[in-house]
Amino acid sequence: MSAETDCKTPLRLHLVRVSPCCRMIWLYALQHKIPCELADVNVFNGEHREPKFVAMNPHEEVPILTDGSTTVFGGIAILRYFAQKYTDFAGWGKTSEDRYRVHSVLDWASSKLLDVLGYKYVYPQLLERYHLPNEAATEELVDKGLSEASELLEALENYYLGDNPFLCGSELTVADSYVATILCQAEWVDFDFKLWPRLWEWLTRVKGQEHWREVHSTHDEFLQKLKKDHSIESDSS
Ligand SMILES: N[C@@H](CCC(=O)N[C@@H](CS)C(=O)NCC(=O)O)C(=O)O
Repeated sequence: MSAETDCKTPLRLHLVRVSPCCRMIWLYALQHKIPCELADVNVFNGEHREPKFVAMNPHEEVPILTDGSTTVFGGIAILRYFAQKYTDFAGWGKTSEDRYRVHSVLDWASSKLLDVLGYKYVYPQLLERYHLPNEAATEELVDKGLSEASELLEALENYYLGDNPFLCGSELTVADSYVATILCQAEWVDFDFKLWPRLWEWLTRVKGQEHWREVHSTHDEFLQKLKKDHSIESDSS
């Protein structure tokens, strides 16, 4: 059964499919049958800076959701909106204690984990727009990113996954999906998660959930392209 929407205009999710903040809410919409049209935004050519997007989000970022006359921007804000309006917080933990922990992990993931793993470690290695003014500074940023990311992975391995199969207890929640989809960004730089065995097994479990592959197909295509480019480079050197 689909979640019922109270408006004739369908929900519209403006997104970038290679972005974890966008994938996480698209995954949730699919899993909970929230009828939502997808509208791809090309942030790489600056489409998100056009007036119609700035009118919806002055911070010039996606994801943005429109639901009738309501506009919500930001991954966690949209996830909470879906949960409050359409799913009665399904997938957010069974007890209130679980739910508080889910909120904490989501906030940590969107601020700290994405910043360290994405913006300090992975993106400066691959995308020119995240380079610092000179190569040495960029390398220093990436080294710092790696060392900080390793500490965060240690916390996931030992604190969260020490006694539990999932980050917030015995059941899979939206916190697992968000953290896992952020960690997937490190696949682009061939990061070895097997150094953290509980984390590696947990990641495999989380990736086994319904609709995961569909939501990650553009990510996987980009990964294949990077691998192909890398093997061409290695062959020619
Ligand atoms: N805190 C925001 C971050 C969203 C975000 O980083 N969006 C990226 C998508 S890749 C973006 O729109 N970037 C535009 C830019 O960097 O100019 C959230 O959680 O939604």
